[in-house]
Amino acid sequence: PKPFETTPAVKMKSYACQRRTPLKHHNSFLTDALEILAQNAEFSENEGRSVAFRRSASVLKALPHVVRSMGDLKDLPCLGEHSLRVIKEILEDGTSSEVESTRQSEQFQAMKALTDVFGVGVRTADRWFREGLRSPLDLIPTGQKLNHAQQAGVKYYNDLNTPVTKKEAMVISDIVEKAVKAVLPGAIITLTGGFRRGKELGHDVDFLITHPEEGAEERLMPKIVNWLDNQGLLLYQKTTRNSYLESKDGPARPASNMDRFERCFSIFKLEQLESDTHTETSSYNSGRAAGTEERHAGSTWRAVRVDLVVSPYSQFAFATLGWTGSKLFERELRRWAGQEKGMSLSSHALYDSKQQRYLRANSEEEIFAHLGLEYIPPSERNA
Ligand code: 8DG
Ligand code: MN
Ligand code: MN
Repeated sequence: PKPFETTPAVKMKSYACQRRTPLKHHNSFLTDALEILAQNAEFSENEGRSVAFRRSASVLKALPHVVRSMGDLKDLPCLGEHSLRVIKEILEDGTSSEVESTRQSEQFQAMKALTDVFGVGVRTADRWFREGLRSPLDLIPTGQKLNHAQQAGVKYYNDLNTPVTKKEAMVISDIVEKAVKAVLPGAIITLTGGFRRGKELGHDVDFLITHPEEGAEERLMPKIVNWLDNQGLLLYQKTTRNSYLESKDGPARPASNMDRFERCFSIFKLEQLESDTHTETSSYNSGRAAGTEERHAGSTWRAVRVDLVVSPYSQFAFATLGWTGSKLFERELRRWAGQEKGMSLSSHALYDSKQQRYLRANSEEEIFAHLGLEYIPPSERNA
């Protein structure tokens, strides 16, 4: 026996898609702080800086223990000078002055409140901030021109900023299933996004829809939307056609990480679950968020964001992988494919530049295998 033998320290891999990142981890006191700085960088459209903070946070999420001293960070990848400085301050003083002043700043708070409106991105929020607006409530008296999405975003601000529970997601799942089965028997519906990764709460509910018979899924979305609308279940919807075949820039190279599937960004009118009405913890009428439309007491429904995506069967594995997230995990998968494998990954396909051909896959497992990665299940993709 060797008395001093210890288990060799697991070396943390540098890409998030090479690691297992569970939903619950041990370092929220650090990752929350780093993610404030990441979000602030996004507000000033500094993507490089934002990703750097998100990568640092993600490394800490994958650690199997609490970070207690700077020594615990020895040999960890992705921790830049700035992140290390912030972590050190929190370990020594309990808080980071930079993070706290960011959190308190008028600009950060206003940008957060304004981008929390559905349909409002950083550009618009920044313009409004410079015009003196600070919250969605300011939008009404100033008579800002709002597009349809933003009008719905303002109208349902309270509901849309009240997290969706898993129970609500399941009820919506049943509704979507019913709608899809009614208009296309044999279709397959998968819950994607955060709920597939095991989250208890989400900002929306994401679904991917396909049919084993290639082509049967074409122009399916308008039928689903019609069915839902006829049942009075939609408060808002914007359907976008599949533009994959018309695209000139090649399937695996979309202009951004936006894909080209037929899709629908919607807001469902969800009947209140019996157990959630008349409870103290219910957020309705709680006045928690700045709302713009008074909800009458005893209202029996709430607004919930739902994303629907339709994919051809041959692309279903790629679409499933691409819509399960997390966003950082997706970004890291694409970076791994490009930088380490000379491949190009999208939610439609995987292209191998060396072999100059597309690699087919019928499951997420096969895609990981093509990429030379160990399979990571959805519940460990919470990077
Ligand atoms: P949350 O809703 O609980 O906040 O978390 P989430 O489910 O992880 O976030 P999400 O914003 O709903 O995004 C779910 C996944 O969908 C995420 O991995 C990113 C992906 N996704 C979009 N838009 C697009 C897009 O246009 N193309 C592709 N390929 N993926 C997208 O959100
Ligand atoms: Mn989601
Ligand atoms: Mn979504």
